[in-house]
Amino acid sequence: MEGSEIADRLSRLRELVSGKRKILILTHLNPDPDALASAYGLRYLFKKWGINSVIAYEGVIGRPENRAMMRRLRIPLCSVKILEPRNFSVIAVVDAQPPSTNIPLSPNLLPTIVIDHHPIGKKSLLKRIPFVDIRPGYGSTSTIVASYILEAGIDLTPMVATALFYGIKSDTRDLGPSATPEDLRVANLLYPKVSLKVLSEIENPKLPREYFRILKEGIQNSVYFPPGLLVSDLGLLAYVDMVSVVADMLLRAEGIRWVLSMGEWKGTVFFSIRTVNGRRHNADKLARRLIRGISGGGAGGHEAMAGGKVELSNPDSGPEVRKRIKMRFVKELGSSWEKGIPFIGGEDAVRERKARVS
Ligand SMILES: [Mn+2]
Repeated sequence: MEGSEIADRLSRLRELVSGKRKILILTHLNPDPDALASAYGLRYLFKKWGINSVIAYEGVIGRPENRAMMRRLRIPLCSVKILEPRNFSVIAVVDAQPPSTNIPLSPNLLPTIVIDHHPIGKKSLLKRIPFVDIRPGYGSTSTIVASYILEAGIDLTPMVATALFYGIKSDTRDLGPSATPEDLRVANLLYPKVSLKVLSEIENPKLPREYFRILKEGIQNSVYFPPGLLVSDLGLLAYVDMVSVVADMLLRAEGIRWVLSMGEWKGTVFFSIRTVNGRRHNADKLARRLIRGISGGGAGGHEAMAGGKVELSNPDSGPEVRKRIKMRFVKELGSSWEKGIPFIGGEDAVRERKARVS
């Protein structure tokens, strides 16, 4: 994007918030590092313009890295439940866009500002929002927010630079193939200001024992479907972020191109999709197909990583809904349910079966 275009957007943004006393910045549910960093960066930008704002979220911040990020960077967050969004004169949504069940906002309340990098959904709805900056090609929302701060010529503190850098890094799998030239350019500009010590503490936090228990289960439960698919159902979860932790971990297995992991948490089924093959089949589109026609479902994401959830109307229907999603995943990617073998020890199982037959 041209510098002049960013300057133009920046002055429109400033106009919208100038003189406003009650500004709410909302992340999506269960915010990830990109959502947290872009909210934090936006708050910093507003503050430098002399405007105060509040960051709010709903759900949990369970992943130890994300908790370390909150703690080390002192990101001021409050629960949206103790606020009345209606009372704010400006609502900004980062890393998500309406309409989405992933935004903790009543559907009849439209935000004033939307900054996001997910595929553009409903254009007619977005037209009614005064400031929309959605760049679906970008690897992260942090890239967009950082580009505002850089364009405005505002000095970055190490904490804000570290947050935004980590936001970009975590949404592009360590500045890997899903990072665009713009993500890399902005990350490079942030880098000299990043506190590498703090970044390392965020990326390598101490992990609770429960983490290893769930990880063990996630690996043990995973089922392999040729060619190159893994499905891991964690069942009932103690904390929801493990779904994505397990998905990220399993994608690193040799020969694996697609991973689906899932679990149930507080009456909702959550799932994560990861792929190294996002250009041919798209993880975002696949996630949407998996929940099609299932009531209470919502999904979205990017080429290489996506996720979704199904709010269960009947709490006992969890296993059935999970099975439906798993079977669809396997079928959509050209395999069949009957071909599933345990990922760990599966070769032994096949060998034994063969031995018994012969
Ligand atoms: Mn993001």
